[in-house]
Amino acid sequence: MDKVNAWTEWGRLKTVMVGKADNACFQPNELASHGKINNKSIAAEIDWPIGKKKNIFIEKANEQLNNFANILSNRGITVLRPDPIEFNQSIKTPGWEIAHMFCCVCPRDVLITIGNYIIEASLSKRGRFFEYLPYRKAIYQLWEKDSAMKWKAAPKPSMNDEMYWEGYWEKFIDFESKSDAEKEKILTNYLYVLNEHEVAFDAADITRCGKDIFIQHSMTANLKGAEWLRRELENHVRVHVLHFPYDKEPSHIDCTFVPLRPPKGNKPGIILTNSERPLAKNEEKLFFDNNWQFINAPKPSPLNYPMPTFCQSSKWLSMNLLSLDENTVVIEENEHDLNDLLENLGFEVIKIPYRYVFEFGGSIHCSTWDIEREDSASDFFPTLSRA
Ligand code: ABU
Repeated sequence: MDKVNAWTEWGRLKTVMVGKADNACFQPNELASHGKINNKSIAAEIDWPIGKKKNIFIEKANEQLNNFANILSNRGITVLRPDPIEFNQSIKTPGWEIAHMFCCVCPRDVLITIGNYIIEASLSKRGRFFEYLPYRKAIYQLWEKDSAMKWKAAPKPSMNDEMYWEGYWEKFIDFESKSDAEKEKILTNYLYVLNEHEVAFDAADITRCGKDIFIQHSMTANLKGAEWLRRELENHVRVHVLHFPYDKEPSHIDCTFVPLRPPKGNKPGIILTNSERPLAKNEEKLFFDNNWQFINAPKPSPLNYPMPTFCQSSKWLSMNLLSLDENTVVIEENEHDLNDLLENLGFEVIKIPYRYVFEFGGSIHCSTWDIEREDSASDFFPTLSRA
């Protein structure tokens, strides 16, 4: 590792954190999170589980995480790992108490590198209040090694009841019986369980394209969070908010809108998009004016869907890939159609088994945090500079 530096999703990867499943618990039910059991045959008979996950599942997830970490190391990439805490303990603040925490499989949600800045996000789920702790030792080591590194932690939200709109959970009742106009109105009111009382965002709601970063307004990132980033990062990057109105539970942009490579000469840049979650029409122009092309990811593989019983992510984990450089990507081994699409686009595709990781919060991109890439603050949206 030479320095903290990552401006894009595709610069050549040099240093990365890969999560660990040790001590993982089920994500606790709380105002911002209502666990859903995917297996219909048992869903009516059991409640959402509490406490630690079974060791056998922790071990299987760790096998897949370790295998991924080894593949990256063997390619000369420095791999850091977190220091798991005991997640199976209750935590209490002046405003609330919860029976246990979650896990440290997904550093992507907690941390983002933007240029030479490491930013700790302000997550909004109570079970994740202390999830920055497993990464602090690594962050201190990076900070001590690289005197140019800047370190910012977003304001820690209270996570008190006022931060959440409980009506969200009823928002889509009878949705299908409504007229198209009513549906459109509900989808574009962008009211989520996380409201605007306090700054909050998961780092995984952000994607980077050099001088410009994009944050989706979601269940886990509010407009105050985007505004905090805009003010803190002024003179560093331009911050843009994106909306994906047809995603009823938007959370984390990396299963929806995934930049793969930048425009070069006449050749357009490529963003992998999600056919069920198109970008709001009025937000497309910036991309098209700057020679970016949207290519829809293929349908998720039937080998991975239905999702594992306790997985809380959508089937679109299929497109949750990690770029090692602008010609090399890592995808889940069952996603054959995605493999073919990417190979046709000229990518080298590395396939790894990862299904056991899904129930721990995500897939390949989620379980990583890229700390160093070979890239710079290039301007891939020159129409903005001209304006
Ligand atoms: N952690 C990524 C989840 C995104 C999705 O469920 O689509």
